[in-house]
Amino acid sequence: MNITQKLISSHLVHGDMTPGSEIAISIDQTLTQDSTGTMAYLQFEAMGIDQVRTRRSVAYIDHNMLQSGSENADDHKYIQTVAAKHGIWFSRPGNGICHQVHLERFSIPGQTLLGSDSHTPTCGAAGMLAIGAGGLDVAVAMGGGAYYLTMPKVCHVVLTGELHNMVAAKDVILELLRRLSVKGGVGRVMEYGGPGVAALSVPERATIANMGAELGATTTVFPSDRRTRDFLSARGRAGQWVPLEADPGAEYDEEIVIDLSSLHPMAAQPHSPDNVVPVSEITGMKIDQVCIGSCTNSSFCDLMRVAGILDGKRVAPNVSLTISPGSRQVLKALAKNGALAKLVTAGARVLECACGPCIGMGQAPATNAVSLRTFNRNFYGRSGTPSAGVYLVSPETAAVSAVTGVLTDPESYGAEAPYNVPEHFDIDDGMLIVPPANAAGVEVVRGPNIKPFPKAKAPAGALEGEALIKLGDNITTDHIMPSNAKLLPFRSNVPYLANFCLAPCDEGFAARALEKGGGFIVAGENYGQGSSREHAALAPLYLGIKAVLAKSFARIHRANLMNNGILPLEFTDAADYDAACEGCPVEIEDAPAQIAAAAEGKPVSVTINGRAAEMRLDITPRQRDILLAGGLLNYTREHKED
Ligand code: MIC
Ligand code: SF4
Repeated sequence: MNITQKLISSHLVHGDMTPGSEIAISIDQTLTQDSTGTMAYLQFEAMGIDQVRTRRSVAYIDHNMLQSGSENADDHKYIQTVAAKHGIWFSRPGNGICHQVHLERFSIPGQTLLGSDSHTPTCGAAGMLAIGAGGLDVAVAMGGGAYYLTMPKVCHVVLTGELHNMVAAKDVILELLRRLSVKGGVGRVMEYGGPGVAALSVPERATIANMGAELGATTTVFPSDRRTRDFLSARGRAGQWVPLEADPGAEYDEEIVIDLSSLHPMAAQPHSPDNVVPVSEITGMKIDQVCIGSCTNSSFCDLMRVAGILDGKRVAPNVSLTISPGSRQVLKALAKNGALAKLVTAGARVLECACGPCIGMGQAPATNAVSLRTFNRNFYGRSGTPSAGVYLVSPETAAVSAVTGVLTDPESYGAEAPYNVPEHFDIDDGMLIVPPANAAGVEVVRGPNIKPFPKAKAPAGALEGEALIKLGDNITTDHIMPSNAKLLPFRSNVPYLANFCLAPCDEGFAARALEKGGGFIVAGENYGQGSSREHAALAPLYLGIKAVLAKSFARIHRANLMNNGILPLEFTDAADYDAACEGCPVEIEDAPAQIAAAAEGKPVSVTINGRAAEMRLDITPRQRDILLAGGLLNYTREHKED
């Protein structure tokens, strides 16, 4: 067996491991963060389960950190108290980014992790099967329910050779995005192997696993080897190490070979992580901002390399440099060994240990600015400044360019300074709150910002309405439900958020949907790529969207739509997409019967603008029941799964 098969088979509770078929796996650990967490816990509470039934569940606060009104602080209180009530560990604001902290403190090779954030696969760096999902799926897993998914194909990414000086793990994943695109990983697990893996540390593997999300992959896994043992042991967790590797001669569905020695620094240009070119092709461009951090590149090793480059230098006058360490453990280690002083002396603006600028929580660039970021997403408008151009690069490229003031190829700049990784980090879990053994006295605090979330209803009869908008390919969840410092505080207030649904594509969409009493969305390929945010389904649900008609869907968003009772219908004939237009009528006769027939492999007949289209609704019997129940919450209540 390969590693993926070992991880899945040891957790399989339903189905068999035939790619494309439905399977269900048991979940050992869950994580949530604050921007998706409030909704996940409201849904968990609605299930009426007292204590979580996982081995470990952790609630992080890392996204909604700016407190320019009471909303975020109110939500943090809610999450802290609801966590204490139900047996969930709580990572306080300031403790770090969920994926970085989870990798450092809780990752255990061989276990499964389900997180309400699309970058949950980061823990695949330590040999976990770590998957991102919508909040409702995570809520079900916290209640002890299995996680259902399509058995992925396994793509073996064989690494050979070694990275040159100043070439980084980030360049490996950018190269893969260049080759495969943001759709290239859909329906696949990217499993790394080959002689080059041993040369990569766990934090480097984490950068690669993290950005597997941008490939659209179900997840990424690495073996658990000597490097994994060293990583855990340096964090006082040697006892939790177990080896995990593919059997000799293990088979894979696909194979890709990357010779690490052939790679050079890469950059993803605006506005897509797969718009990748070698840095050397675009050097010399004047830059305005450099942001280092995010769950992709905020480890101790990343920031030590940055400190080595900035040592004795000064940030160029035209550049604003921000650095967000991934965790308090990282920040403390940098403070102890003097690297923090080097960063500050060079002129870095050191931000708190959180997502920060990655999710548009501050540091929006100037009008038309060029911003280099070590992050994972450069979707249109995500930085908070629609006219800005965001380039995704390695920490090395970012740091060198911050000094020169123009985009610079770090290989042309000189060698990297060596640094020491502590054999034992200072373990301090003081910002993690352990849930009380007896939660009887805990009162859950709900601020005024928490509004009831929209609930789907079981479909009855025909679904009729207008195509309210016609979109192109690769629409991201940042288009569907934008996130920024102004909107994130309203993640527990869907009625308010819904006003901004699809605003980056068409500012009039929400008002039109409300005026018409709902309708349909028409889109191209890979609709809903990016974040796991359920709000990208909840806001359309609130606006009365009955189905999304698209050429194809991204995995998590497709599940979120069905979990909220919205049909994800796929065009089987591109001419039907071409014939659809904004404002044209759409009708699906006898929806319940057609949904039931779709589970038997029958197409769904949809009339679009008077034209009969046969569309695909690729669902399993369980998904049929979820849609017929009007969403996963109703279904779970009806079935009380365990
Ligand atoms: C993101 O990077 O887009 C986020 C914010 O972390 C999201 C979750 C969210 O929208 O809250 C993700 O990747 O799932
Ligand atoms: Fe946070 Fe950015 Fe990572 Fe999302 S991608 S979890 S916003 S650091």
